[in-house]
Amino acid sequence: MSVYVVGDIHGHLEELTALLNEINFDHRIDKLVSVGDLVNRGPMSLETIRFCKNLGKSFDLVLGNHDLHLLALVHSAGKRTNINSLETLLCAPDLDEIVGWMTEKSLMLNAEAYSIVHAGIAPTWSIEKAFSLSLEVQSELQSENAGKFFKNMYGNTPDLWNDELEGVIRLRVITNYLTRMRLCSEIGELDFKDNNPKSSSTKYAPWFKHRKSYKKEKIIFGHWATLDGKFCTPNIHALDTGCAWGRKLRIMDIDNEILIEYKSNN
Ligand SMILES: [Mn+2]
Repeated sequence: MSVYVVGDIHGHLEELTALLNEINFDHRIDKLVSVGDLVNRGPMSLETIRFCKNLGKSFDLVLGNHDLHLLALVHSAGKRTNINSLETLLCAPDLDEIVGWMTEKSLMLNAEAYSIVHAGIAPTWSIEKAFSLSLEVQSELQSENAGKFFKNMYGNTPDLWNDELEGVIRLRVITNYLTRMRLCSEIGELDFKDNNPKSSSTKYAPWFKHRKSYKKEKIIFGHWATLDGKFCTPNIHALDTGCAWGRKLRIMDIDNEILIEYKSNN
């Protein structure tokens, strides 16, 4: 049995199935975990979700910002711009079933010694705290307040975590850290303007650079295509290698940290 974690698929089902063939993935014994952003941008969002959903218990997912955007659209929240690749999904006869399946998913999960999250973990949060905060959002998503959550999910402010935050604002900030963060300051102020991992800013740096004191933790994340899987520390693994932008789809076998990548010839 092997456990594989795959980077941002973004509706690129052909690349996913080619990669799974290459590693001889067997859904009866192996497990596949996605770092999120299954949908949007690529050509086959609906088919990608159906494929992953059909893997049953051998598949798991942490929700990414694009997955949350899809759920928001279903709840009539969020802007309907640049969603061409989601139109087929939104009209699918099995949409309710898909939404039910997706709503059951987490924003953070553990697989063996690894913590898996879409974007990252705030510098001031331990793994345990991040996990506990992720459950606050998850339980809201699964409650009758989900519509209210999605209507208030969008926005870049406040840009800094504070334990005193409450209600929809608290949930927005947690969601921003776990599913949208790239650069932040040492104390966790989020910078949504820059996505350059080699930024010359004296204030902001990639979030994982601020976690050097957490020596024993192992984190796997996606979301940041311009990182291209580089610049991380030995215990922190970036899996988004830009499949959505015509580059590669990356999978990591977490038993031995071997990386396997697939690039379509298209
Ligand atoms: Mn993302």
